[in-house]
Amino acid sequence: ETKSLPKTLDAVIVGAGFGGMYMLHRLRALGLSARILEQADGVGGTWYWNRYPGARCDVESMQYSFSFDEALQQEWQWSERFAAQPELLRYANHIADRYDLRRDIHFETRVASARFDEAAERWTVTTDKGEVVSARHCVMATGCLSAARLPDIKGIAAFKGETYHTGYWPHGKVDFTGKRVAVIGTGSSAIQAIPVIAAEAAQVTVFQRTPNFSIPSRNAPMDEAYEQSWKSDYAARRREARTMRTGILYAINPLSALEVDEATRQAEYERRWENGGTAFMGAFGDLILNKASNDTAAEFVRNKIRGMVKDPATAEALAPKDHPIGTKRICVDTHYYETYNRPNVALVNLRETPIDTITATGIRTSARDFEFDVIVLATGFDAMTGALLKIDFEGRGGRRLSAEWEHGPRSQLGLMVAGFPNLFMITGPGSPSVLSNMIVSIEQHVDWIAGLLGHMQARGLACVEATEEAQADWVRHGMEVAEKTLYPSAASWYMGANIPGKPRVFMPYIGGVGVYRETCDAIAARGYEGFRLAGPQVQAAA
Ligand code: NA7
Repeated sequence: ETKSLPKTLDAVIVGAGFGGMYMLHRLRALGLSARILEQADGVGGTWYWNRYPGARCDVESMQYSFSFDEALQQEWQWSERFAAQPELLRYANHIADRYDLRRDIHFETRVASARFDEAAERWTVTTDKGEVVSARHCVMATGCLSAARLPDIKGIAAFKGETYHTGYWPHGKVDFTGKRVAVIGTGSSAIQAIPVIAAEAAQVTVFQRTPNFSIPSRNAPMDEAYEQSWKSDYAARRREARTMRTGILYAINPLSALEVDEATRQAEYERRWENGGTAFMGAFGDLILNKASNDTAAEFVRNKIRGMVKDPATAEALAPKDHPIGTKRICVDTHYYETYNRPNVALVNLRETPIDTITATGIRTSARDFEFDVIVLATGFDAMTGALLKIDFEGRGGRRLSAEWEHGPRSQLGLMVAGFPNLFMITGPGSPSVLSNMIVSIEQHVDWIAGLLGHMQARGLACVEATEEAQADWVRHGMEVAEKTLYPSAASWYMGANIPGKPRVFMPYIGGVGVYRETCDAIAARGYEGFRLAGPQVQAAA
């Protein structure tokens, strides 16, 4: 990578995942000069890093894709109902090529700091290589689950075998043949990886602290008739998906789980279980609102686990009991629970026998020593704020983003932060982001930001900033909506609970993708209410 970074730009975009790439495409259409700075050596973001075996999207392919270009969505063909990581990475590369984005992407370039120069009303962005660029606007497309988290387990550096984190997986294939493998963690990543690793390795030992609920994906090769049904009606279906709570088009039963009889309730769960995927949570309208309703769904899944896993003690350990179903991100799997029936797979319940230390040769729990060739850390991410706070942001009057967010992220709409003019976040905390189909949310944010920048361009405005009042209202509203749900009752990464010392605040906006879009559009229609727009002071003074 020898391309040199221009000294001045209209916009710097950080991250070459789906968000950053679409942002670049839209900024070009406005005639703005923009570059993407990307720390990896390729595009794809999440799908670049998460190459662990079994990595797969839990939103159906026909919906987890861009809708902004009719020709693109008609021409691209997905091979499976739920796309696996290699295919998603191919799609990301296709986007980069199709829209000729690479010439404006600087790979292997990490942004270290960004400081707002109040006199110039511009951001000074500094990279890890010491390059400096002055940009009118900064768009953070840094992802919600991109700051991988290594667990604070004693002795982790002492292990002499191979160690991998799922979110930082090496590019070549990792060969598990004949190896003794430990997997630490049982979140979505582990649940996808374990069955694939178990099919190859000599033995797999899973170290579980907290079990999660998982629904079978029923993944299959793409059905041609199904694909055609989407493609012949794509525009209308996409429009409808954008109005849904999650930005995913599936039938949500409006009834309460408690207003139907037991047989009807079980039949509805059974039907959704057979159909597979996260649409299970649409079985009844109040599953995330009412604990008694939720209990019926949770018990249904626990009973499925008890039915699938032969060893009763293992089944019971795998059955989640400490959080309502769906309040931690629900997992979607391919033969996860059945994998525990294999003779080469064992579960260690860390609630009974916690890890004492990692040793040179393996893992020591309070009960015994285990020897391993490989340790897979499926221990998650510093979600939503992690990647943003790795960058040292200095806004107006020396305000530091890390200090502003000391008690949890505060933003206007998850798009901007008061005190940080011309700094935008794509799927930032305070927006539906991780509670939604990320591509739907990405397109909405990018379109909204492009709309605002176009508005400013037409009026010769140089500076936009969220007002403190609007931000305070949005933060309050976000908390109020969250408190009406069961979500805050779970010690989830949505709540920052997986990172010691991280403030316990429900970070994404749970009001729903459709409602959120209407709110953003109404704000724009009212001349960007809650944002202060100003002309270029620099030119005015000159
Ligand atoms: P998650 O969902 O955060 O899962 C991380 C797992 O790692 C979870 O089971 C944790 O248990 C476990 N963990 C973390 N630290 C430790 C230590 N120190 N000891 C034992 N176990 C530990 O991350 P994923 O990557 O699976 O999924 C993230 C999202 O990516 C997912 O929701 C999808 O949206 C895609 P804990 O629950 O903390 O007891």
